Amino acid sequence: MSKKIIASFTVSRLEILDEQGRVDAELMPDLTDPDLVRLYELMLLTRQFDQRALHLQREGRLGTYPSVLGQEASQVGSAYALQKSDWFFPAFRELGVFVTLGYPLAEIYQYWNGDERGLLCPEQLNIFPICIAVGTHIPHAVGAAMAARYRGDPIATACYFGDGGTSKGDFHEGLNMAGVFQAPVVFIIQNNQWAISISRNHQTAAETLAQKAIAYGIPGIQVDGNDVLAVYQATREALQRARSGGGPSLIECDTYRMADHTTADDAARYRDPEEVQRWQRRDPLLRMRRFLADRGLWDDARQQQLETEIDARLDRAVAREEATPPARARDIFAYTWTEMTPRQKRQLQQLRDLRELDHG
Ligand SMILES: Cc1ncc(C[n+]2csc(CCOP(=O)(O)OP(=O)(O)O)c2C)c(N)n1
Repeated sequence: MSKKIIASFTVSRLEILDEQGRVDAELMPDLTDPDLVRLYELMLLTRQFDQRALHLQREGRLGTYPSVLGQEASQVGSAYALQKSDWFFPAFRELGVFVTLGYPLAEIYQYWNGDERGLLCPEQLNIFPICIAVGTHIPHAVGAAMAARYRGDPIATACYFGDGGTSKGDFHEGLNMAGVFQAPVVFIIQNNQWAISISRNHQTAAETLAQKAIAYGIPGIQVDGNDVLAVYQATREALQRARSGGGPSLIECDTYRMADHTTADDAARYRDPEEVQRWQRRDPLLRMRRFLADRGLWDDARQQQLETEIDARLDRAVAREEATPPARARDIFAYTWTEMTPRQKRQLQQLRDLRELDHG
């Protein structure tokens, strides 16, 4: 009889760019100066889009909206590593990925204004529909990755979800399946510390979310999610591994949701304001701006000019969205089945009768 250690594990955390804007030169990803500027520009576009969405919602011009304030580096950094042929499986708080992949801005507003036509993904983009039901897209992403593998397509799927998503059965089933079948999928956890009012410590007793990969035999890493360079580097490595037959990976982006859960929430009721202030000092945009300024790639004039350009672009996107004629009510019955069920036919007739009453 004996008792001995038969396995032991470690969990790594990657940090490249600190709060003062200093970088670890040895860990720096292979990015050109224009790439570095582009990463910052995309984060600023995401932030301004987000702020505009909040204003529009308050004016009654947008539906319930989930802000991404504070998560720009996690989203832009990871998305910047994706190739055109890869697939993106979003949850509902992935604005920065949509922006980075070049999704039309008007359509993003359209979707959050309650018009599903905003999800009609342009042909050249490989984006699965936004998933509001927490975690249910995780098995879909694994399935798509397995399909790519069977077909011999050298692509990866990137599946995004929050810390709350890691408590769902779908997460565990997805990771297990991906590990066993070596599916080319990268799981990207947006650990923003809160799942509505459930804090990270109440979500799991595990020390990190990254270590959840270990149980499924796949590599896992935690990255400073407010460090766009670290997120980019970790995602790039994981995607390359997936595309070249190396199987799945999990990345925990350690970040923070600085705003309310959605415009229907009031985080002040369950969250200490000091916690928010602490994370404001770790703002992902501030540190990248400091870094770029030190390298002579950014200054106040460029900042001012870009903010103005983005504002004008957002004006155009909102105008285009608001000029779009509303969807037809009968479209609720289209696109689901090849043929409507008897009940759907009855409901459609009821809708027509109601409309006649309205006009009578
Ligand atoms: C299956 C399911 N259960 C509950 C909800 C309600 N709900 C919406 S968001 C949310 C919390 C999600 O937290 P997390 O996964 O951490 O993502 P975050 O909102 O922090 O981005 C919950 C429980 C839902 N949308 N789907």
